Amino acid sequence: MADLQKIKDLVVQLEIDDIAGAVKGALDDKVPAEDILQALSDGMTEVGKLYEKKEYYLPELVLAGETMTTGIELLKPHLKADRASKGTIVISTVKGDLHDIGKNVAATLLQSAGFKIVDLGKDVEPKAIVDAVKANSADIVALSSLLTMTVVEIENVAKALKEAGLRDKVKIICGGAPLNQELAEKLGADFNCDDAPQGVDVAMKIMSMKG
Ligand code: B12
Repeated sequence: MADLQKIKDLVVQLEIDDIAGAVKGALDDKVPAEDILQALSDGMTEVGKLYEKKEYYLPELVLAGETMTTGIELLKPHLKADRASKGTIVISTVKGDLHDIGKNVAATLLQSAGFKIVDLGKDVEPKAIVDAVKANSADIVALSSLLTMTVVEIENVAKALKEAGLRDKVKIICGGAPLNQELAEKLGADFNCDDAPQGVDVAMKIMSMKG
């Protein structure tokens, strides 16, 4: 679809001034908001590859991130939200990690799938997660870690939840390139998710197991 390819290209080419017009145009053309979100996400993945090939550097990454965020904000009112809440998810990027694009994509998709989302942002202390789980009677804690150095924070969150007597009440799901299911379990999480759509599947499965 021409609109979607254009949106992906605008993220890759860092055209922050044109992204709002393109997203609005696609919405006017009745392109589903979920598909536009995927196109933005695909663009960011491409930017990541260019960074790894040393064709892009940090300033380009920051600009691409801002382009992506501009697009996501415009999409939010258009993502279909199920009326009845499927459950409550406390989501954050772990302490020490400032990457929040993947977390934001996951939060946006989970919200549009009908979950109540409590988004604590990035670089979040385990204590803030425990407090939010208590305050919102959360069903799921969702964690993002893109840095190898910070995956250990998942273990700290699991420990903090256990110390607060909450570990049996919530499932922990996580995502980010350094993770896989084996490592996630080793760190005390329940499920690893390779991408945001898998996060939605896993969260649905958790809620259906809870009955
Ligand atoms: C953009 C980016 C940045 C931006 C972040 C902007 C922002 N607001 O997020 C900036 C410029 C700030 C940045 C900084 C740094 N970065 Co950086 N960054 C990236 C980059 C290029 C893309 C990440 C991204 O947004 N991808 C697009 C999103 C959509 O994909 P994603 O995050 O993977 O998320 C998807 C899945 O993983 C999954 N997912 C992720 N989290 C979750 C959570 C849940 C609950 C679920 C269900 C799913 C899920 O679903 C998402 C969508 O489907 C990656 C390289 C790459 N190829 O990934 C490097 C990368 C992550 N960065 C890296 C590094 C080293 C750094 C810096 C240390 C660089 C430096 N020298 O200063 C700093 C760290 C700062 C800090 N303390 O966090 C390394 C990490 C290496 C490692 N394994 O530890 C990478 C891999 C680059 C590299 N090859 O060296 N970075």
